[in-house]
Amino acid sequence: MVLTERVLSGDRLALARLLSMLESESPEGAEALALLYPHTGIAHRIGVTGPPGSGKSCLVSRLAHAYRHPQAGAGSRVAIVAVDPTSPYTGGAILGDRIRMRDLSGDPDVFIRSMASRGTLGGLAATTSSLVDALDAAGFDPILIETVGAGQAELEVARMAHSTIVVEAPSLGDEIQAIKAGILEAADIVVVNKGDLPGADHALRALQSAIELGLAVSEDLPPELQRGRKPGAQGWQTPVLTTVATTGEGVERLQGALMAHRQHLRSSGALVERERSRLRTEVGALLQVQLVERFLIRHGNGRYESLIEEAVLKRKSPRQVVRELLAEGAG
Ligand SMILES: Nc1nc2c(ncn2[C@@H]2O[C@H](COP(=O)(O)OP(=O)(O)O)[C@@H](O)[C@H]2O)c(=O)[nH]1
Ligand SMILES: [Mg+2]
Repeated sequence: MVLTERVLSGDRLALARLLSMLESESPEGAEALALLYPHTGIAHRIGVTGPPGSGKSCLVSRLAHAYRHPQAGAGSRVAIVAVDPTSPYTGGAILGDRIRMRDLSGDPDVFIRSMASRGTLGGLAATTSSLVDALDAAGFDPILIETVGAGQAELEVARMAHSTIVVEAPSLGDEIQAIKAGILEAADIVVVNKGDLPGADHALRALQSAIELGLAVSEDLPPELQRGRKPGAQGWQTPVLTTVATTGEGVERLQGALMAHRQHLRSSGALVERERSRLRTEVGALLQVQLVERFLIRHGNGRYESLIEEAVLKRKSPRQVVRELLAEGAG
């Protein structure tokens, strides 16, 4: 049986192989994904972001467990993708004090994958996207994507999800990391984890006001300034929930909020809008990479670098450089 058929039939080994191929950006991987692509579009893609140490990995494990073992009905097949390289998921086993989550590993209907390396060619978001597409085609739903909420790349990954959870933990000072990092606009659901620690109430209130303020502000902003805002954010009241990931407290409510958000995206038509915007970004990023690569193959690195040098010496502006590159690339 060929690889794609094996993936579709639920073969975990084949899936793992495909994910490695996609991660290393091999042409065979891209070819396989093209065949699988029509089978995607089922899974609920859930992004989980926030500062390191806020409890994302714990919370993701809890959520996965909740989806696997619902109070009523059959459990879902759950996939976890950890884009955060420090996250303690290693091929299904979870390290350290997360022993209680061991029942996730060894469950054939849970697939856990850590991204071994940051994508090179297509960028982090595009590589993650390919992995998630493969998991989607393989029948996992939901797919939980954990990232660090530190930079632009993570915002891009968040934008890739249908529903984004921003996780915050109470801090000693007044500072709320998620607000400082400017990732709050990307949130569909905000979670104050470590609700058992002092300062949780303060964090909850601070985040609630930030959300209200953020909403009031971004309605008036031009789209390009609404950095993290995603299509369909209107008409959804971003809930701020408290959880204790170590005990599982509040996780059911979080799951409820996720399902409500999925429903909102479906009924408002925002799901299609988000998909379109995500694909536009992804295609644009891939195209950019390919164009640069094509130029380098055709004209060599020397010409490229010498034009950059012209810009360094202020003889040409970056825009002029691009114009020349494009003119030469077309020849
Ligand atoms: N007190 C308390 N500690 C927690 C809670 N959730 C996670 N932790 C601890 O916080 C640390 C970081 O958790 P982790 O999930 O790795 O955070 P991540 O870096 O955001 O993925 C671990 O030692 C957890 O045991 C919580 O709700 N309460
Ligand atoms: Mg983590």
